[in-house]
Amino acid sequence: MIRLSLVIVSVGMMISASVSAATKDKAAKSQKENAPVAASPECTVSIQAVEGMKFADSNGKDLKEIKIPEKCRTQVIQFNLEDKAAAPKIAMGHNLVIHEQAKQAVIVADALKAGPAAEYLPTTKDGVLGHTRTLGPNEKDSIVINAGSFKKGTDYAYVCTFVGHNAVMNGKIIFVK
Ligand SMILES: [Cu+2]
Repeated sequence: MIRLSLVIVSVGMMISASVSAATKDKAAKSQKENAPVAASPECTVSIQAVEGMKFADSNGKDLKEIKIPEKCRTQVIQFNLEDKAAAPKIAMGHNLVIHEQAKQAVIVADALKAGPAAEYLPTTKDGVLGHTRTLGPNEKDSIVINAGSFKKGTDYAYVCTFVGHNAVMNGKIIFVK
C-alpha cells in the first residue's frame, strides 16, 4: 500500500512537472512574440542632444536632417536618443518626437499644453509615429517604429517638444536611395 501510494505520488509529480514546463514554454514563447523586433544597423538612427539646445549625430556633428535608406520603409526603424548636455532635466530636458511634418505645429502645441507634469511630451497620437521619454543628462531612450509606418508621399520630421526647444531642435527625415 505504501509502495502504491509512492507510485501515485511520483506519477502525480511527473504530471505536474510536465504541465508547469509546458506553461513556462508558452510564457517564454509569448514573451518572445511580444518583444520588439530589433532594427538592422542601417535602419537604426542614433542621435544626441548636445549643449546649446541642438541635436547632433553620433559623432557630435550638428544634425539638420536625418537620412534613412529607402528600403528601411519596409523594415523596423529604430531611433536612439542620448542626452549629452549637462543642464538638468527640469530646466532643459530633451526628447525626440518622430511625426508627420504637416502636423508639427499641432503636436508642439499639444506638448506645451501637457506641460511640465507630462514633461512636455505630446499626448496626441495624431501624426505621431513615436517618441522617447524626456531625458536628463546621460539618459538614453529608444523608439522602435514598425515596418511600413513611413508612407510614401508623406513628409516626416523630428522635433524636441520640451518647452521652447522646437524652433531649433527639429529637422526633416529624408529617405534616400
Ligand atoms: Cu530639447
